[in-house]
Amino acid sequence: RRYRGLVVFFTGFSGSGKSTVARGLADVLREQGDRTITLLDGDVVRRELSAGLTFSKADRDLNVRRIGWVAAEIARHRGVAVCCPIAPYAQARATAREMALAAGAGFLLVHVATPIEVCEQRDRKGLYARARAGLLTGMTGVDDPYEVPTDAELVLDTSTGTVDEAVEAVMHLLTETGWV
Ligand code: GGZ
Repeated sequence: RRYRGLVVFFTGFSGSGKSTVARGLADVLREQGDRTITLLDGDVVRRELSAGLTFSKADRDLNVRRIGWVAAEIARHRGVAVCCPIAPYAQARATAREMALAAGAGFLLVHVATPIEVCEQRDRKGLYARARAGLLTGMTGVDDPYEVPTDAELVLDTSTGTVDEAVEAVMHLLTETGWV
């Protein structure tokens, strides 16, 4: 069987758990062993691919477009790309979807819809505290927009279950839709 390429695109707030779920998904897919899995992790992308970009709308859109393009190229060559930027703008997410489809690949949008209150409570990097204190402006969910997807293939919430359960839900979607 010759697989088509696939992009699994996670979107959600900082601290929503999207990187953790994406990493878990990549691990499970790798264990299956028959496809190459590329994780485009947010931190690494910001350091290696989008170094120098800010968190303005224009730079976020550019960042998401770059991720979408790389993911589509991976998928064009029948790989699986797993990406997990915040991607707060619907138009940029739609562009990522279009690029994947134009490459003959599949595209699944997974909204990690963990409530902002929970993300803020976790505050792993102290960014929410800094934003609330007025030391950081343009923090998504605090004083910067997040356009809730209306086209997600799956909606998850990591505050009501474990990471493993969230990974399970994505795997269920992939099985159900015939991707694995
Ligand atoms: C949102 C910010 C901001 C602002 C720095 N707003 O929890 P993190 O730290 O590791 O994930 C967040 C990451 C977001 O980068 P992305 O490339 O995913 O964003 S986008 O898709 O919008 O381009 C957070 C950190 O960077 N961070 N400042 N103002 N998140």
